[in-house]
Amino acid sequence: MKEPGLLVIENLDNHISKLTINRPSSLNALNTAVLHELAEILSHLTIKNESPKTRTKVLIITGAGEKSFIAGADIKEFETMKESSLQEYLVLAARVMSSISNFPAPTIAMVNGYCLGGGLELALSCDFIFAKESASFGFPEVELGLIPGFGGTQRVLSRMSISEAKKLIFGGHKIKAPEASELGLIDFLTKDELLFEETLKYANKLAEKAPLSLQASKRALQEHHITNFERGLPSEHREFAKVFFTDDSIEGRKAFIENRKPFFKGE
Ligand code: DAK
Repeated sequence: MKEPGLLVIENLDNHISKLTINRPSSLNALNTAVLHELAEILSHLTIKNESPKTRTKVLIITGAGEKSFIAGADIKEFETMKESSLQEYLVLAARVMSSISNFPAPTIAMVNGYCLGGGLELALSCDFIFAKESASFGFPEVELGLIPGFGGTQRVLSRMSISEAKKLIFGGHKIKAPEASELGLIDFLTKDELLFEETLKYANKLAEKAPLSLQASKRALQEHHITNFERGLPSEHREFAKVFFTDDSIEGRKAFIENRKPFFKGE
């Protein structure tokens, strides 16, 4: 059953849409219900793109509250997941990430706090990442006996070198927005209190341009990555499925729920 209000969509001036993931008590973690709603709304906005009257010229994606953009996939939900629902989750998440990266108009992740795991992967599916100075980024999957599974191992490489990506993914640690900016992981850094204003200013600049030109440029630019991405993504999914039911991964999730350090045996 769908929880109401998991997503908030606002139509701002100049055909700019703002989509807010609204689960602040779970730091906007992505559960199946949120992913379903995201898939639905993205498909709806993509259809509306056909007409200049209903078109979204720029899509801003953010998280509710001051603390978190998205703190990753919902780890607690995984506790109840069987192999068949894991497969369903994987397909759904892949659909959402590709709907964002192939969204016809420019997309901006407006990062207002923790941007971790699946949340960082969602941000990487956007064309631009704006972040407030105090935001933090990371791939904590290794702490859970997992690997990034929303295309992050592939998309991160369009923003940073493979050695920097390895440091981030193998390390499982968080980095602050200024360091993420130096590494090229994000595009724009703003003072905390100016995040929305600066993002909107940029969105408005984009919205003044010829929308069909932006859309055509985006399609052409995206094409460049397709060969590597199409080869890499199935490999990421295979590797994810291999680790998900290992003892270490079960221990990692259990440790998170019990608020303790995991003990990995390598099995
Ligand atoms: N899932 C579920 N609940 C979460 C959560 C998450 N990812 N992150 C935070 N919460 C919940 C906390 O449990 C807590 O709930 P209550 O105890 O209040 O009920 C509430 O949000 C507030 O969090 P904290 O009390 O922990 O807040 P702190 O300020 O102390 O810490 C934190 C903030 C962000 C450092 C901490 O919450 C944290 O470490 N969160 C987990 C970050 C994380 O490990 N995220 C998951 C990464 S793995 C898949 C593909 C990909 C993935 C999964 C599946 N398939 C293809 C199937 C990706 C996985 C990931 O994203």
